[in-house]
Amino acid sequence: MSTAETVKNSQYFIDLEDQYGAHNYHPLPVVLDRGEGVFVWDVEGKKYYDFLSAYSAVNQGHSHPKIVDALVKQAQKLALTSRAFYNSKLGEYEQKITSLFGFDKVLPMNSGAEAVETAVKLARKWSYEIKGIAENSAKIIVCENNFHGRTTTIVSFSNDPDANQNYGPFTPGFIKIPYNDLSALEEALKQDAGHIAAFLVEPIQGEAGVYVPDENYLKKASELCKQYNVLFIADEVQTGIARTGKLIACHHENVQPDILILGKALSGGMYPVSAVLADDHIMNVIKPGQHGSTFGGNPVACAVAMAALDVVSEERLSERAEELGKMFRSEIDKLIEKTDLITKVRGKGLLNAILINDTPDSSTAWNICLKLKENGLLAKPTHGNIIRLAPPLVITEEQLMDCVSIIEKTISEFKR
Ligand code: IF1
Repeated sequence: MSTAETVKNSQYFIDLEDQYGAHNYHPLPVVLDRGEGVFVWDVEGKKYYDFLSAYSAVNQGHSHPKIVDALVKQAQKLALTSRAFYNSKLGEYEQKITSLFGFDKVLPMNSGAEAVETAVKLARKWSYEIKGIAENSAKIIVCENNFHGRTTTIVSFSNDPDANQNYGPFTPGFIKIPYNDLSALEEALKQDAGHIAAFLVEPIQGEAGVYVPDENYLKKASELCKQYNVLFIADEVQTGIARTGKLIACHHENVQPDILILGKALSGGMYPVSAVLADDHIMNVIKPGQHGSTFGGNPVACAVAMAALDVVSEERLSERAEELGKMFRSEIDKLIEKTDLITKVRGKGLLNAILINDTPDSSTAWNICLKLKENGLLAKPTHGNIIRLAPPLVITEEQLMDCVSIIEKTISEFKR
């Protein structure tokens, strides 16, 4: 294929999106057409390692045959019933996911944001009906620089102007404290324990630049919550399902949240599937007609999620993420000694980021990602000159070392 055609093909699709789609994204200029395992191919047939994994949704790798099979078979049989009727997949899925994560019950939704909304509603309802907080006065503690989704309520407690500017008026009832700050949490709890329903937290802040809290932060935060009769809600939409080297990141500190939020990789990226898990004394406050979703718990979602969870255990994805993550960070540490372009690598399991040595508003990280793309690896910069590196967990050691070489070559050849 000639270069002229090559440019035209990608450009054709880019132009279409540009003309007919809302401009709510600024994608890297690559048009993907096919995926398999750790690889994706663009419309010109160029092959790349995927180091974003659709923001950790594709932990099981692109188009995993077992998950595709579950999707196709179920779609051919029965796709959607609504929850007005029972279906022959939901119960078995509910049994599987609750026993795997150790909760009495699950409430199925679709997107991550919907699951966060569900958790917020559940915590509020629990706080009025069980804890006994006065009507309409419940508060939820959240962290600065959080990312929990895009609904009006969720952006109400964001402090990213891109996420919430001119989207007000905002939902009240949220208190913001610094992340990774136990004394701020204790202070907030002490000041108003009688009105606080829950503490909502990401075990690692993804969007903030893969910010890993101090050891035992989650453990101590969950203990403080218990002490003040406040629900500890873990948003593991991004960190969950083996990404950080454990089934959920809370397990690194032996924490069992009161409410667990899952999404993304719950379906291996095949289909929007999210879930909220809790024990009966919490979940049972929601009664028939008080919450729901047309698509939540549909047979295709259930079949896909069961297959996706099977892949996680059959292919030992947590263990792989743990081992390969350590290897990856130690390789990047060696690179850091040889360059002044990267100052740090941080993360857990295969959720990692490299910090680029430049001002937060410079375009260096973006330009490095363009070069990585040329060299066959796709990654995306996040806030403040940070590049998130999160390949599918099915990556082999050999492939990972190949990726380290690509990163090394790109960094050593890079000119600002
Ligand atoms: C986008 C970020 C990642 C999440 C956590 C809930 C949700 C997300 C911890 C909502 C979603 C996304 C959404 C995606 C980009 C991506 C992201 F950079 F924006 F922060 F992964 F790091 N809780 N994260 O990370 O889930 O409703 O999207 O299914 O483009 O907005 P959703």
